[in-house]
Amino acid sequence: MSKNIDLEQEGIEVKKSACYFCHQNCGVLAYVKDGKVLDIEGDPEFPTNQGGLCCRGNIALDHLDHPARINYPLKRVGKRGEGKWEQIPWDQAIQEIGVKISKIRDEFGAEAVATAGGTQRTDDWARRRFMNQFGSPNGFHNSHLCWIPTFMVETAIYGWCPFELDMGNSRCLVLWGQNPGAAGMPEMHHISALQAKGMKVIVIDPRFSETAAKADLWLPLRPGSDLALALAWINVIIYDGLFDQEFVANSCEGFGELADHVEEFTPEWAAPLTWLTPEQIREGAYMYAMNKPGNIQWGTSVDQIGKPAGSTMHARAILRAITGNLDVPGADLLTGPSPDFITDEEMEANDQLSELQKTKQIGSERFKLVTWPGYSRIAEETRKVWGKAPTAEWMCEAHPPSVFRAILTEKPYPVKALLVNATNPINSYGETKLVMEALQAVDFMVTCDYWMTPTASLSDYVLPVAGALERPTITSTYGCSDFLLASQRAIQPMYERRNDYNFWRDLGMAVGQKDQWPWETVEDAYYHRIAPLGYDVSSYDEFVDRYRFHFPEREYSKYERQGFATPSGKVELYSTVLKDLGYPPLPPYIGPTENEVDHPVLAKEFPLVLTTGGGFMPYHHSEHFQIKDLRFLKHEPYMDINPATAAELSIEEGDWVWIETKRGRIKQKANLTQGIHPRVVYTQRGWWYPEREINMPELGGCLESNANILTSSADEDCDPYSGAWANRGLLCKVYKVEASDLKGEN
Ligand SMILES: Nc1nc2c(c(=O)[nH]1)N[C@H]1C(S)=C(S)[C@@H](COP(=O)(O)OP(=O)(O)OC[C@H]3O[C@@H](n4cnc5c(=O)[nH]c(N)nc54)[C@H](O)[C@@H]3O)O[C@H]1N2
Ligand SMILES: Nc1nc2c(c(=O)[nH]1)N[C@H]1C(S)=C(S)[C@@H](COP(=O)(O)OP(=O)(O)OC[C@H]3O[C@@H](n4cnc5c(=O)[nH]c(N)nc54)[C@H](O)[C@@H]3O)O[C@H]1N2
Ligand code: SF4
Ligand SMILES: [Mo]
Repeated sequence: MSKNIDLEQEGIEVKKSACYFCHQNCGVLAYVKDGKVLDIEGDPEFPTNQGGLCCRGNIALDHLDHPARINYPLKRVGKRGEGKWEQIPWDQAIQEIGVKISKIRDEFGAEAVATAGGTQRTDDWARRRFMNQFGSPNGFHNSHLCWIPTFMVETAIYGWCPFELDMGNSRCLVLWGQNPGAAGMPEMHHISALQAKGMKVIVIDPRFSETAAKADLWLPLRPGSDLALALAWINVIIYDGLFDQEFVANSCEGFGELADHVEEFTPEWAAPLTWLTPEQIREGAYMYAMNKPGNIQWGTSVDQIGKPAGSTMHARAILRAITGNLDVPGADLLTGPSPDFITDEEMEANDQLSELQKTKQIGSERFKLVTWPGYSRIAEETRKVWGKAPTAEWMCEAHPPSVFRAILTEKPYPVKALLVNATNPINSYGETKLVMEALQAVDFMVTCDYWMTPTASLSDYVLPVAGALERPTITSTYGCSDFLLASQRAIQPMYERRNDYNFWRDLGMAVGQKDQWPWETVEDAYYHRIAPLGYDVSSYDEFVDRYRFHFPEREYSKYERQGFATPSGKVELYSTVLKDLGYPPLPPYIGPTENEVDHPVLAKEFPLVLTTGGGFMPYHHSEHFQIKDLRFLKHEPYMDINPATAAELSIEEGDWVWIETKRGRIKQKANLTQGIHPRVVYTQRGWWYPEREINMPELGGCLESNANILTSSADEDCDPYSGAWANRGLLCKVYKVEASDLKGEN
């Protein structure tokens, strides 16, 4: 907005909003007149973006009133996926959905109704509150791929997950499978500034990513081999005497057992498994252990390597502990949940779900960490020390691939309804063919989204939701941080869009939860949540206007006062919680989900190693492909391949190629780059083509270039601890698309 305008005189209000197009949740100022947003800009007072917005944030007004947005509730009138819809009033939609799911509950039990979510976008505690009272334990997200297993493994080992880094005081930052250069740009900005002040940066990434390009040390490991590297680092740090003797002696349990356990995991052992040299491995271990204090920043890669994921998380947690890089200035901080405001977990009404229903949670008998067995065990410990439990909506979920299979097989029991909210499973969950079959087979499906996505188009009802400018938001890291960032709605929802909160509340009221939703608006609910903070405000909106943030005072080394939230009160390198749940108490070596050593026959047919995903600009997963100004920046999907490998396969820059695993094949264009190992290929994720026909069978071209056709969610490929499935470190082959298969594309 031009600085020369007198806002007051022009009747323009400035609203403190936020961008919700990625998890940086940058602060936004929205200039509003007569209920319309005239302009937006980055909020200069916001701690993370400090006034900046990326290209996605900058198109918020396009997104707000894009012609392809869904603005009215739609009810299917034709065959599923045929694209015949009737526009109906919200109240009718809610009433009909309520009747349908109540009928399913009467006939098959509440557990026959499941909900699917994606990455954190909205008030998911409200979904949980609805499900708990409805009686179903089968809410899930694909957050199995995104930090949740990490959170639970780390909380088992040292009583909370150190997701807040004290980077300003750090001397070494390890970016383990993380690429803020494309996936978290405000963070990258801070990293570059700190590097200039002397902080060392280690990037562990098979690709020469935007961030690897800036690193002091880049470790280009074989995708999925992170565990071998982590074990070898532990070996070096212990056997070369680089560990923090005082912290280990005073605060850790099981160091002797750990030392014995890792004796064989030398850099020489790890080198052929990781495709790094022993020298590279040692250099990394020394750089991290000798430049203290240091951080290991979470990256989503380890959550996505399938079989070895849980063990790798355990090994990574051990690295922090034995170097003493826990909860001290400059290290990874154990902040715990907020003692002050009402957390997501406290809004979820978890005590309303009966013990019997908890036992029915799908997948909980096999994958115990992120389901009721592990969650209850871990929550019991965190309550003793922190007084509170982690958010159950994220940390205690049904196992998504098992729910999809239950829809198809009726085992362990029938699942008849799926309420999809803030996710596009066809693109973002593993093994698209399984997901597609399940979505086509489920008796009843409702989707709440901004757009007619491939998933929405298969639904019985599609409901229009309000976006970030049309609703208030509280950001607090999957409901687990001790601080909050608050924003207000710039305008009331346009057309007949509604908040996700109101969807769950209204549906709850329609199925008999009348007394359980005292907060009519989401602002009322937020005001209730912040009330214990004691600010002198009479509404949530006033809180945002006057304060906007709540940051508690930082206290280091809290463990000296209260111990760690584990059974022994110490860091349990040898984890009794994992052991009680039936998992190894020390991290065993497990090879990449598919690899040349354990699967030689498969490797013969599929000789290359695949990694999928990695956030790339300008998209966020399967979002924003409709927005012309963004699509213009990356019009077509690209995969990275080394020029030497491409030459062997007669592939040239820009050729369309097939990438194939034993589960299927997709088409992307070849980007020839030296920044990737000759035996590795990397595909972009999220791709579909909203400009094409969205109805069956085309479904927006969602089967053509979608990386998840290649990934695996077979039980045996999942992480045994959490059930996280495998997107990275799989075997594949690549070959050129024949001209006859191109159908006029270029
Ligand atoms: N192969 C592979 N697969 C991956 C990954 C990978 O690296 N490789 N990454 C994984 C990761 S880290 C994640 S987090 C997941 C993400 O998975 P998803 O969260 O499912 O991501 P999207 O595909 O973008 O789907 C989000 C949908 O929600 C809608 N939406 C956005 N905001 C809101 C809102 O506030 N309310 C409602 N109701 N709808 C909203 C969007 O329009 C979009 O259609 O994907 C995972 N899938
Ligand atoms: N532009 C953009 N930004 C995003 C998102 C987006 O979709 N687009 N998504 C958001 C979400 S939900 C998340 S979770 C974050 C994720 O952001 P990050 O945690 O940074 O994770 P990714 O970008 O998925 O992957 C990071 C790097 O891991 C590398 N990698 C691939 N396989 C392996 C492996 O086996 N081991 C190791 N060590 N590295 C590997 C990839 O080459 C990639 O450069 O990004 C967020 N930001
Ligand atoms: S999309 Fe861009 S502007 Fe929006 S929150 Fe993410 S980094 Fe910030
Ligand atoms: Mo994510």
